[in-house]
Amino acid sequence: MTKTDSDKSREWAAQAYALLKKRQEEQKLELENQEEQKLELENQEEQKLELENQEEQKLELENQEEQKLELINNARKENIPGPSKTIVSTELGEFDDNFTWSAMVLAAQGKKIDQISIDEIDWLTKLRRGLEETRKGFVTELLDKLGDDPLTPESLDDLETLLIRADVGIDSTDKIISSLRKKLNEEVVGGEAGIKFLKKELKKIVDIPIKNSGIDLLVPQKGKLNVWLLVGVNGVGKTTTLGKLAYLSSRSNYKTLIAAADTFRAAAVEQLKVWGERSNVDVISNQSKNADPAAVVFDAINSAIKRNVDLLLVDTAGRLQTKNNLMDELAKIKKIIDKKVPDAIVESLLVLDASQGQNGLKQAKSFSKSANLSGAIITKLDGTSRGGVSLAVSEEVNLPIRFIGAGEGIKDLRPFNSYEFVEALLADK
Ligand SMILES: Nc1nc2c(ncn2[C@@H]2O[C@H](COP(=O)(O)OP(=O)(O)OP(=O)(O)O)[C@@H](O)[C@H]2O)c(=O)[nH]1
Ligand SMILES: [Mg+2]
Repeated sequence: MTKTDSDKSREWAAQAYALLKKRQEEQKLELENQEEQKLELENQEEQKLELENQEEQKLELENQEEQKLELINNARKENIPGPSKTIVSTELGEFDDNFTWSAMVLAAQGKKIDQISIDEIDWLTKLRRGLEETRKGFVTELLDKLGDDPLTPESLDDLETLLIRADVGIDSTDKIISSLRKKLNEEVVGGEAGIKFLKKELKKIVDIPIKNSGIDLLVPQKGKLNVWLLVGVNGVGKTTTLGKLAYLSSRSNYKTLIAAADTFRAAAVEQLKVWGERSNVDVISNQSKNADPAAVVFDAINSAIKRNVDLLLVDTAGRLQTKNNLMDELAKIKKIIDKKVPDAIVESLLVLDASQGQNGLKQAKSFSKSANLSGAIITKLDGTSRGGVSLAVSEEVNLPIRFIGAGEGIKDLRPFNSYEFVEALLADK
């Protein structure tokens, strides 16, 4: 990047920051106004009570009653929410390097200054920070090695080692190195151009399964019942991910319902109920001991049909109480869905913990053999040095990555965006 480019970027980001700051202040003012209106309503209520005690002011009281009703109706029409519910918004942080980087990633995707939100900035900042360990593992070292010198066959050998160390996987690494080698044979490739080319190659790898699936962005189809099963071994983050998905879905105005089909862990239902409450989504469960997961799904489908639900999220167990195979149990759940709602859109999403690296990849391979998976969700990308495993999942298991999680908070999950992921993975120091 030339100096002028970087100056322009900073200027653009500064403008975006000023706009977001202004918007945040306006929202705060609006909230204060709403609070005042509420107080006024409460005052009116008090006045009304006082008036009730004064017989002689009866007529006046009736008038006030009418006025009050009118005010309440107006407030309802304008849908003035209580302040406690509205303050879930994310606070704008400092205007720092993270902000500038995040704003630039959004701008590069064609977003206009007035189209970016604090949530998006916040997410990208988290993603970049989360991938820092993975990045340190290879990019930083690579950049240090490369400097501004052109790439050499030796630097490709270094890159190969670094990619494998970051759990990118043998197949993906081979692919990347051979295309770089080919490029090197044709022309001189400088350090910066090398990184640019590397980004393109990495993006290609994660994009292939997404393109093959024919669906760029996984969202519930309107007018149908969508059933998303979250599967995976224990502790990878299925329940947490489901909670975050429930929030995303209900916030995007899809009628959402949760099925607590992990009947193994006693606390699983409670854990889900907490997440359900946070996003105002009901949880269908069966509290009896050793309840059959398929029976819970059966009940949940009945409720979903009755309530005209768009998205039913199904939490499944990572371990079973019986010797039954996890895959058999999942097959039973699927059978119930197919029988009861044959036209439902079913997604079987494998949840993978990025910090498990190659182990996660092994799980993905064995699940994909027997569980008929349609996508993957990578969790715990915050603070792991093994974020590269996302590439191996795409390349070696051919699963489209649908969402990624980088934290334990309700907003710490986003639809997967290959551009943002690769930029965060290879961001400069
Ligand atoms: N740092 C971090 N922690 C996460 C993330 N997702 C989940 N966790 C944590 O991982 C732990 C396990 O998460 P759960 O959602 O209970 O995992 P699970 O797959 O449902 O586990 P089982 O039901 O026992 O199979 C919890 O402590 C979560 O808070 C993430 O993206 N980042
Ligand atoms: Mg769970």
